[in-house]
Amino acid sequence: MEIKKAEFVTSAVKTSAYPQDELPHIAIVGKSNVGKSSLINAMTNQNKLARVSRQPGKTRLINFFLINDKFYLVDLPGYGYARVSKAEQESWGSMMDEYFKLASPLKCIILIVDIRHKPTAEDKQMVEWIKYYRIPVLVVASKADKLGKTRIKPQAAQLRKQLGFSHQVPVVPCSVVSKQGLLELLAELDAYLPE
Ligand SMILES: Nc1nc2c(ncn2[C@@H]2O[C@H](COP(=O)(O)OP(=O)(O)O)[C@@H](O)[C@H]2O)c(=O)[nH]1
Ligand SMILES: [Mg+2]
Repeated sequence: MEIKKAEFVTSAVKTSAYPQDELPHIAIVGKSNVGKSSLINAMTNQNKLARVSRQPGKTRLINFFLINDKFYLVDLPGYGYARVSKAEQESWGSMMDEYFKLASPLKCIILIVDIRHKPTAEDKQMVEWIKYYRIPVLVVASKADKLGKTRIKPQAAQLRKQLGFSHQVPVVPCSVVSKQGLLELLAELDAYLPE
């Protein structure tokens, strides 16, 4: 797939504020600061489409980006930010649950983990959630530029294992700095979208 057109459509918390058409969704989820917004910008080749934040934990809404007038790329709010209250964690949980229950438009979840780090308990919880809802998943190992070239492949395989995924689940090392993996990721996404 080549992304020719990408536009921000809306931010939402409740289902009633989601885009109301029948277009498919591909959602991006991961720890706060792992590189979700940066990846959206790099995939779409637009510097400022999604807001990249130096302050983790800032995104509290579900952001919908319409790609090629064909599907939504959905930026889900990050998890694992230490300084949020219990009440905020709970509202995050119910927002995510409401989103996952949509089921039918959601064709694939891109789970992003930092290639340098062991998955956290929250990453593993997210995996359980994805499995529970039987959502097709693809892993992006972000910030691959931070790792020596020879360590990238073995580390990606290690992450798949640590997350408890089978070999059917693609793990794509990516970097928005070196641009590695971006074309591969876009090619992988074709498999989840209708012709
Ligand atoms: N070196 C490097 N830094 C990255 C990469 N992707 C994101 N970052 C940095 O990580 C920080 C968090 O990125 P952001 O996209 O806001 O993460 P989000 O909270 O998951 O949306 C920012 O300082 C980015 O510049 C990458 O591929 N390589
Ligand atoms: Mg973000």
